[in-house]
Amino acid sequence: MKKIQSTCNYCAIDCNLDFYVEDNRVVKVVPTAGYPVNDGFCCIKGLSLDKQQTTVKPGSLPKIRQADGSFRQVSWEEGFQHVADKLKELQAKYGPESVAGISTGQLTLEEFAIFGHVMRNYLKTNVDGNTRLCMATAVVAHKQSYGFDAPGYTLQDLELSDTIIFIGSNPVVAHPILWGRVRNNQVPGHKVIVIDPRRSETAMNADYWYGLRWRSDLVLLYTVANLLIEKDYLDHEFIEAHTEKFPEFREFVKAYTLERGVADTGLSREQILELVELIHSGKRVSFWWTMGVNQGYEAVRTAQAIINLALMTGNMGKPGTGANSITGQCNAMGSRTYSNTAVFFGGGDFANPARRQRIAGVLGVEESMLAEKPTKTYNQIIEGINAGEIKGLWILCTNPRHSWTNNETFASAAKKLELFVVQDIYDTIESAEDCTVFFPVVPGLKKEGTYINLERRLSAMRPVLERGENEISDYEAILGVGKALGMGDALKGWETPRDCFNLMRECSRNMPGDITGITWEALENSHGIQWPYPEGREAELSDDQRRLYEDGRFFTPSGKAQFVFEEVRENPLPRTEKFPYVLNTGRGTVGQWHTQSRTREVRFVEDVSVKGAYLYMNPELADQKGIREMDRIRVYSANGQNALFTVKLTGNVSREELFAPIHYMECNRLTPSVYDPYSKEPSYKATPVRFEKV
Ligand SMILES: Nc1nc2c(c(=O)[nH]1)N[C@H]1C(S)=C(S)[C@@H](COP(=O)(O)OP(=O)(O)OC[C@H]3O[C@@H](n4cnc5c(=O)[nH]c(N)nc54)[C@H](O)[C@@H]3O)O[C@H]1N2
Ligand SMILES: Nc1nc2c(c(=O)[nH]1)N[C@H]1C(S)=C(S)[C@@H](COP(=O)(O)OP(=O)(O)OC[C@H]3O[C@@H](n4cnc5c(=O)[nH]c(N)nc54)[C@H](O)[C@@H]3O)O[C@H]1N2
Ligand code: SF4
Ligand SMILES: [Mo]
Repeated sequence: MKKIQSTCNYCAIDCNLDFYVEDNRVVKVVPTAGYPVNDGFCCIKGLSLDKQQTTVKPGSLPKIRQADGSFRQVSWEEGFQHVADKLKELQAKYGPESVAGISTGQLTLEEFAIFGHVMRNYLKTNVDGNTRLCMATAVVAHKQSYGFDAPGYTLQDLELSDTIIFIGSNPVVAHPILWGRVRNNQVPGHKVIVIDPRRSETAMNADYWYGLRWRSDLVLLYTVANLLIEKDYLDHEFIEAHTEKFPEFREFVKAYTLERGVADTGLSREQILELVELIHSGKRVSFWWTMGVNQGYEAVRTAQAIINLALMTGNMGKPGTGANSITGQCNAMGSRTYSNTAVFFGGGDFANPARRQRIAGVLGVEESMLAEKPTKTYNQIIEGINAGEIKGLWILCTNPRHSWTNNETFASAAKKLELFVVQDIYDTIESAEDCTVFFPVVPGLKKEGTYINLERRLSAMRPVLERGENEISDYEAILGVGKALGMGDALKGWETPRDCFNLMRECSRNMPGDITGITWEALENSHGIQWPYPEGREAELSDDQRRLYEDGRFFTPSGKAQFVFEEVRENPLPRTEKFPYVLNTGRGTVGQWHTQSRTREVRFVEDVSVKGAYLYMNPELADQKGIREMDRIRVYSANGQNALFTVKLTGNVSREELFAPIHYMECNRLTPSVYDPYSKEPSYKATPVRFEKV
């Protein structure tokens, strides 16, 4: 029996697991003991990674749609050539930006990188990722406040903090191993606080729950800031030495009085004052936020309002502190740093000549080959297809027909495309329905590469199972198309994921996320390694748990963190008499993953999961409307669509709220085309709706 240590490729915790293999079959999955992230534990999804062995039917080959609508199976070489020719044909006919790509936070770092190199650099097209639906807000917030997209914490901070505040975050369901770290906290008298309009599973397990009104976080956070200032609960030394624009911020928040906070959030005076005292009395206060913050119409400013609280109270860079954004997908952090959207691997500005020269030098290409401007965003790509400007699309490792906001707009887009390549491990996903080409690739168990988790830790994915005939990885599929495009020398040094990793290392040199000290071999059977890890400093950085900003220096030109703030916005899609309820959306159960393509295959998850779309309703509201548990209702959204749901009753949602798990396609049939102005992340969590019993 062989033992292979690899990384779970569901959520951003990146647990490591030991796979025991016999005759090319996994016989046992054991969470890796001693691994600093998950030390011998993991959740049901990781434990059942081996249950996905039917994903790629042995010998699966690409399929190309024929004129009569049927598919023809072709060899991989023919598939690559078809896609390459079609991409070039569309570009010649309609212009370079008439083709686009949508990537993901669930591939390896090397796969993003090569996709970016082929699509953004060589073809000069637009490529965005599903990370736009997820982490884009945190990225913009970090860049503006810290000067680089660098979450500073390490997971151990959850164990060292005496005041842990979750904002729009439900780790009991979404990040169980992270919640496990909270449970490991031994600090006497430590407190867990949850800010969430819904009494989530995490709220139920917390010491304090603040059930504020939806989308009123920004007012709450500014009110709390104002009260902290009024009471002089500040770390003046930290503010003076390490931040900028505090005097302006102090003036700005004066308008956010306690009265206004009470009126806008629906919380009581006592609750808001209690929260202020909790923050003040903590010696090590940590703030943690996830999609309840990131997915809103003023999300970037909300994330920055959390950062402001940490800065003004000096809760930054010290053990157990921080304004900490929790990442969603297994390699969302990798997709950000080694971005296929920006293609300035390791970060940096398109317009910076020195950075251009450096990247071109490492990649061995002319500077003119590098992408010249930021990519069009996800919403612009879908709008571009619907407007007839974009004719070709290549998506990989994401299922937008289901997950995209207002998802009927994706359905209509898919039908307009002349080339629609879907690259996935299942040809049964909703997005593949209208594809013109399907590339079947192998799942994580059969490939190799690098992942970066939410605390900046790189870890290795290594092949657990051997591949059969015709089975290829995402990396090889992208490389195949690149070669068929005639990229020639522009692909020198990109031959294997390992070669690519070495290019990425070199690109990262002297950047904030420098990984030049990490080798492909060193990641194998390791504890993972957090960035930064520059060559030459390995000995001094060998600690298993490292945080950023301990020296109070940030990545801005002045080295100081910025207070960033702005007046709250008017809700672009408020509740009305016609649509008097709010549809909140999010993760339903620990076992279900997003669009369910993968977790549907896991018997013991599927057996206990609700089969069709459902939502939660408050029993009092149900009573008033004559609705009982398991009744069916039709929900009408302000976006013009409607869908059927089964009702489950719970007092954990308020009388004005419905909560729908995202694992059913009906959910995003109802969400709107509303975005944060800076991050362009969809406002997924507060759609005005009405409903009737059917
Ligand atoms: N089992 C499982 N785990 C997952 C995933 C999965 O699909 N299944 N997906 C992974 C991914 S990619 C991600 S991004 C993470 C997401 O992880 P989370 O963000 O923790 O999960 P969500 O359920 O999307 O949303 C969190 C909370 O935001 C709250 N919320 C809604 N509106 C507001 C508001 O206005 N203010 C505040 N303060 N809160 C609000 C919701 O009620 C919800 O409880 O989970 C990851 N983990
Ligand atoms: N209403 C609402 N909508 C949301 C959210 C919300 O909170 N509310 N959350 C948003 C967030 S945070 C996210 S991250 C998105 C997620 O949305 P998606 O990315 O669309 O969801 P997944 O189901 O994870 O899709 C991943 C796809 O990759 C495939 N796959 C798995 N492994 C591999 C592989 O190795 N290679 C390839 N090529 N394919 C593979 C799977 O079969 C699946 O089809 O959903 C967003 N949508
Ligand atoms: S899904 Fe997340 S918490 Fe569960 S095993 Fe995988 S990495 Fe760990
Ligand atoms: Mo996500």
